[in-house]
Amino acid sequence: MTPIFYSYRRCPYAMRARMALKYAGIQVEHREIALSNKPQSMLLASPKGTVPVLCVDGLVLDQSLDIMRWALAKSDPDAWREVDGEISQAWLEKNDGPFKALLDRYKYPNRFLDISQEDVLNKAMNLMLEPMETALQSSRYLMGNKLSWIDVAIFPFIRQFAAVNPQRFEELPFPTIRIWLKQHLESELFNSVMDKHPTWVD
Ligand SMILES: N[C@@H](CCC(=O)N[C@@H](CS)C(=O)NCC(=O)O)C(=O)O
Repeated sequence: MTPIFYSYRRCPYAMRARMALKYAGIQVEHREIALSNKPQSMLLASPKGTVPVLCVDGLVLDQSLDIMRWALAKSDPDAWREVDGEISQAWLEKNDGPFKALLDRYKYPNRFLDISQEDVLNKAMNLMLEPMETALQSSRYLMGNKLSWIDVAIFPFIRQFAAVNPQRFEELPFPTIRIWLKQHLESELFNSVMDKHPTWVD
């Protein structure tokens, strides 16, 4: 049976999952949801109510990384997983943990009055953007000269961060991150998973 995939176009977690599914050549029934009105069928499968969710062969995968891993285990034509190890895991934990928390604060400064947007930017630079710039200055991608799952997993979050204030991002001292980001933004893979879908109704 065709796997059912609940998604939300602008969600960075759903983006990384969609890119992995597409890359692995996995056809899904795409169900675009409204976060404000989640379909009952999705909540029945995964009561925690976050996207992405993949329902396949009686299995419910409701963590974006599990969906990526599942897809790449099915097919990984360009060996994205070749570099799976402690270093890639450390990038991922930093991204999904403290960097995502800063991203939320940077994006919604009015919801977090304890810290100024400029301070958030400085923290994000120290934590993530400076180490990324250093890594990307010595190799084309985060884990070497070959694209890996970790670039794909992190890219949607850097995209969102840059999009909060594109002009400010242009002014930051991160030229190789900008090249890396542009390459992902212009990639066929990314653009192929950004189609608009009508909202799914059960
Ligand atoms: N750890 C989850 C996080 C997924 C997540 O937080 N998704 C957001 C959208 S970007 C969501 O569905 N939030 C629920 C809501 O806003 O109601 C994953 O990796 O899949």
